[in-house]
Amino acid sequence: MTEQRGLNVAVVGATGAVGQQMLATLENRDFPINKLLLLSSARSAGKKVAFKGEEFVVQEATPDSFEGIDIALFSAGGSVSKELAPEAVKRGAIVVDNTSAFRMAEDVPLVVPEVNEEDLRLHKGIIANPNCSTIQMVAALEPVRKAFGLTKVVVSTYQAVSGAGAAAINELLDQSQQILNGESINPSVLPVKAGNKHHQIAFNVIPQIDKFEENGFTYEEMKMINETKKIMHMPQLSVAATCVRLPVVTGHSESVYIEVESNDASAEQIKELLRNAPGIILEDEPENQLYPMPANAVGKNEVFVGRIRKDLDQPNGFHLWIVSDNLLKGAAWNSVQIAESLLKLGLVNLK
Ligand code: NAP
Ligand code: 12T
Repeated sequence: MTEQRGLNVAVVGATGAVGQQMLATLENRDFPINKLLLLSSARSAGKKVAFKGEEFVVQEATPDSFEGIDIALFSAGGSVSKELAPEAVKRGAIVVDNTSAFRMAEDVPLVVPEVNEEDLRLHKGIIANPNCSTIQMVAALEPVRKAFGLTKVVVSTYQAVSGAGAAAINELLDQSQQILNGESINPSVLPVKAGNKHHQIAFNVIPQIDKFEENGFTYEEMKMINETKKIMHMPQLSVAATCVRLPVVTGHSESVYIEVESNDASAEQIKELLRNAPGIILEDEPENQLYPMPANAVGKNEVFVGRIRKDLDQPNGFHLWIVSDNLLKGAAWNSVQIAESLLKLGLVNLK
């Protein structure tokens, strides 16, 4: 019997909220793997993790970990990527990086395969996975842009705590329990891990994700603004964002207002486009109270779109409601999809 041909794959941050979904996705997609290397900080080194019924021992990530690796999937934070991604590339690996460390660098493709897969051909070793909120929005807007042009996007997000990692999930669950028990709470993670002030997230809504910039927007909002223009190749596109954290464990939702170039587009036409678009599921039947919700999107790779309406005052204006699993299309699935695209385009070859 011949061995199945595959790639040597490293998952950096394998014990984290995203890393765990990376492993689940590699397993579900039956991604062709020769050797799998699970990396974390020294804290989790030695921990055992199951993959396809086999036990793997997590190792501390160091520059030499990447010797012989073909593809390295990074989701261990920006500082880890800044330090180790160039080391992995130096050793011949292609890096798919989930952090914001390299997303806006000119020689780094920022890719959502349904939108700009061809940009992968320009890579010089590092490929960036966009921000979770950006990915699901551009995946849904691209078919509309292709058909009708796009001039303006105004988005408000309703983001789940799992975007901020395992510690934030625990904070929401523990805090909810404490409040229900009538106990006092001690917020210590949200809205930002490194911030000097933390707020209650259980039974609350926090209009801050990541730090503030001088201009009054948060980094999360600026990521959505800048990344959308880069992925869609539209530096001139007008984009504004307000990013908000909700007490939801997984699944980001977005209320999106867009203006298209054409004055003749209809909501029906936009629904038809999205019904047939790759990676999109249209859930838009107001008469049956059918619309996307995070609880239904959890565990699914697709982006769900509904509540599509034409604006009442602006003939080229439309409203959409976009929901997806932030750990899958927003992170792990988009990264593995990029790896599948690299294989498809012949940019990496099975051994
Ligand atoms: P998490 O649950 O806190 O997990 C962090 C992971 O990184 C753990 O595996 C941790 O290992 C590892 N790690 C921490 N410091 C390390 C070090 N010095 N060297 C090697 N590994 C280290 O966080 P998460 O939610 O999975 O997110 C991880 C990162 O992915 C985030 O910081 C963010 O940059 C990125 N992310 C991107 C998106 C997106 O929008 N596409 C969404 C979510 C997250 P230990 O077990 O040893 O601590
Ligand atoms: N602060 O990868 O907190 O840019 O939800 C993703 C998610 C940054 C990122 C979050 C964040 C990123 C969050």
